[in-house]
Amino acid sequence: MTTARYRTIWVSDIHLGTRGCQAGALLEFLDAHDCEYLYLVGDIIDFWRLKRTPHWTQLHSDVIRKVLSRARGGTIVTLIPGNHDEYLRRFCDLPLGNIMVTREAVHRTADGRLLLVVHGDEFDSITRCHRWLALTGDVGYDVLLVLNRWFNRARRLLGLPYWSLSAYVKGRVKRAVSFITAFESALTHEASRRGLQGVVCGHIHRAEQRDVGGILYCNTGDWVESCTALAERTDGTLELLSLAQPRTDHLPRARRREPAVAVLETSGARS
Ligand SMILES: [Mn+2]
Repeated sequence: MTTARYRTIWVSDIHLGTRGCQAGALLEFLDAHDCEYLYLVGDIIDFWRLKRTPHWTQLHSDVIRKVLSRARGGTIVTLIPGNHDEYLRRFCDLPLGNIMVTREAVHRTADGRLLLVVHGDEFDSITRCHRWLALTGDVGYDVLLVLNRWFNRARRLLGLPYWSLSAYVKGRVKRAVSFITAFESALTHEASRRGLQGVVCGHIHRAEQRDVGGILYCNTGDWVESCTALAERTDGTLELLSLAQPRTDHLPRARRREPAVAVLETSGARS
């Protein structure tokens, strides 16, 4: 397998410890992509779910092992805890081996742009004001993921490609309340207030790279449904990477196809 070299890779919302986590797909992605800087932008381990209905397979352990071995091999790893792994926030600003745990970071791209890197839940009016609502939504989302799995099994039998029902419903519901727009503008406003050129976040499980009021807004997506990551090339160009077809962990390794990595969007260096 050829390995693509990038300067930086950002991944978020892996949700290790849950049934929905696409740990196998992430391992294949990490094997195929090398980088100097690796940012884990929150919700890496889902402690909320681990307390109630833990689901932890060898692949979940392998993801942690892979990150640790990357750090040992010289990759500069930064872990920014999210709301599902807020437990790790108590370790912020402690250098743990080769891994820096921090509430937020500022990344300087190769072409000199400064990007605020945060998970994003602190800018989400739903999780900030109504934690109970976020937790309830979390259970509903579980049900949706099970439905999604059955739905796609049926589609596979009919020879139809994978289609994310849960991403569709989530997209519809959240769009309806202008949730995403409010989230994007809160984050870009914060980057602008600090004199930075952009922001990289996760949290809402929706990969995006676009200009919002003159500030670059990047969302890394997630490793539950979309299997996406943000990457910086050596010249500072940013692009969203996606596994063309998300796979599920219940399939034996041999049956899984090679990941077809597609570049979703590219943003050139801004002067
Ligand atoms: Mn989150």
